[in-house]
Amino acid sequence: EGVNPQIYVGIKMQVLEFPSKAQEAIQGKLPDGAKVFLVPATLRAETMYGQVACFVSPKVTYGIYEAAPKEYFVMTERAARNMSHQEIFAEEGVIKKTAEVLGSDLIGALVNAPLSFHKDGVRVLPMESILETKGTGVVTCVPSDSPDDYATITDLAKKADYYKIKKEWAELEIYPIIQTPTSDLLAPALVKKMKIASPKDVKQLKEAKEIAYKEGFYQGHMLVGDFKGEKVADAKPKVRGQLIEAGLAFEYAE
Ligand code: A2H
Repeated sequence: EGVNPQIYVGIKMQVLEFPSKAQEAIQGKLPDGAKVFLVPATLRAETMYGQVACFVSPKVTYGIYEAAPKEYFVMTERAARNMSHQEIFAEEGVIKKTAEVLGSDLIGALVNAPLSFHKDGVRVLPMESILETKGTGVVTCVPSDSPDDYATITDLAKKADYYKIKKEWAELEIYPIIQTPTSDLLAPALVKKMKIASPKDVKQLKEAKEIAYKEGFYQGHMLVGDFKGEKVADAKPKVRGQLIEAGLAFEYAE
């Protein structure tokens, strides 16, 4: 954690269907009518149209925290502690953990992805490179604009059996969201150009991530959504504002 706080947007991805192991972990612990959300932390709210999955670390134990009456967030303990001091939960400084669930037991859950073209929901999938010490430990997958996400989802589709997932969970269509001088699918273009073969190519991915982030922000235009045609730099706060206004996201610092 650096000196300057990073402002993240927490996206509320409501769970539509739990896999049986996660269902067992929460059985009897939540009130009737409770809504449960996976809450990825993102710096790129304007790309949410392109969500195709939601990543968790299979090795991390997540908590299920009460955020408001009948509203629960799935994330790391560290994120809950952080949010408890930022007026995100009902009571300042109070953390109400109601259950725990292993990341690997969440794989295959169906979650709603706000703004995404995949309206019927997307699947929770494993991402080995998730750090428990950053954000919420949950990452929403936007392969059009994130080289890490593209490398991971491609690998998952290729090795579906090894990862014990259904191939079709990782093979949703990737729509162009942002146009830059290089491409309308910047992340896949960079992964190809830099010959990145898998999520294990950490060094090249770091470089690709920096190029994608800068080029998207300074030279990108929106191809979709209410701010279609606008510069990414202008659209970014507007999309974020819409999501927050609709109760589908919130800001927090770390
Ligand atoms: B970003 P920074 Cl389209 N472990 O969201 C690994 N990565 C994590 C994480 C964790 N615990 N928590 C968040 N992240 C990712 C969208 C996106 C992101 C796009 C393009 C680039 C990008 C969709 N995934 O990030 O180290 C999240 O992915 C590249 C900077 O705090 C989050 O934003 O700067 C970003 O890393 C936060 O990274």
